[in-house]
Amino acid sequence: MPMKMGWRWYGEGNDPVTLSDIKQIPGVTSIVWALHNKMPGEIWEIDEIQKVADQIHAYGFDMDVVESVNVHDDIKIGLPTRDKYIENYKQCIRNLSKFGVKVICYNFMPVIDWIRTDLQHPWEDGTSSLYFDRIRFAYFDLKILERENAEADYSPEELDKVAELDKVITEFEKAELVDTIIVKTQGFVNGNIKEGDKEPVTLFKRLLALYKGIDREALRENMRYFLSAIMPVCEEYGVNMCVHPDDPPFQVLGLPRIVTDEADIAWILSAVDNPHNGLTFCAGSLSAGEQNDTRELARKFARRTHFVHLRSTKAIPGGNFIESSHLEGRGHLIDLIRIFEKENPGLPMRIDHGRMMLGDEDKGYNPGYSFYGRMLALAQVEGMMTVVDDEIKRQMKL
Ligand code: DNO
Repeated sequence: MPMKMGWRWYGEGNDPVTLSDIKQIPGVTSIVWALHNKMPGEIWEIDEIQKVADQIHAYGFDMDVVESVNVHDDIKIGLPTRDKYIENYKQCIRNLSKFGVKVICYNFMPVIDWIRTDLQHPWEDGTSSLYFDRIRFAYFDLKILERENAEADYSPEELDKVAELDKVITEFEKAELVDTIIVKTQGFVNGNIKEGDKEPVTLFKRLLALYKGIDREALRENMRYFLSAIMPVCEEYGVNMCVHPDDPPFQVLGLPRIVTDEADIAWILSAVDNPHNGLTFCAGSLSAGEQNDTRELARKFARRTHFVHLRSTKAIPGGNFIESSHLEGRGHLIDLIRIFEKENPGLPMRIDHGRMMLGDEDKGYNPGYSFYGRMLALAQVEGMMTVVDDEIKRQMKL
């Protein structure tokens, strides 16, 4: 059974790509959705879900996969108020299950979701893609946030490069860096900071301070507490939780990140050893970590994977990475499709991110979620899926 093709849609008013646009993409049967106006910790009410369900169903799509129901910081920090937010989370699961939702993607990244330093890194052919530059990120950390003891997280060479950058970077570039790292990439995925928020850097520093004293162990225990508490509801309502890997999969800004590699994933799956506690296999996030081999991870965790993001990255010496073509890079997408089709056939997938091309850049798409670029990637991946399907059929005949 081939993978089920989904397309991420941000909802009416939040996404220049409309459902009728998506309807024209061959093979897409499922909308990966969320109530993007909801803050972490809020209950998604039946009438609110119904409204979006009606829109999605009107085009004949299903809505099995939600990305994301975000986890409130009090749960991640382990504050006494977490129980109230966990109760709300359980209610979300119950309410979503009434609409046929079977998979909930979420993440457990403190303060900041995915991180990039450049949203339009130019390619020679005139297209562009997302990019992470370690020195620019270090600049943000050291010179803009001025985080205490941040120097300790960088090598002397890196600190030198940051000092060099400081001599030439313009005020405009600094503002753009802030906007990219903590505003533009965050707001549209229900992040802590939205476009229009005043003084995002001050706001961000306040959020960072909330995590003082929360190390890897504490964050892990808080994740275990959260997952253990919601599992009975997931069992009763037949909903699978699947954590999204940290993007990028390494420590940042002195914050613990606990979904970065094989050992982390193995810990999460065994700490709460329940089939409803699973993984979103984001090939893009995982491949951005040089420690990770996506094929090995897929082989290990296919059975506990509930949702797949197909995307690839190329690591660049010095800790930078670029979102590569879906045909290239460290994602090895065709092999992943082979592994998932063998070990756990029919998983829902979506194309993750795409280049900006052919005027995508003028349309105001959410960063990473271009139309033509994602269409191209989907066509490439659909080709891979067809090849794999053919291989399986041939093998069955032998
Ligand atoms: C970015 C996305 C992430 C992802 C969340 C899942 O493009 O991959 O924002 O949806 O981390 O909770």
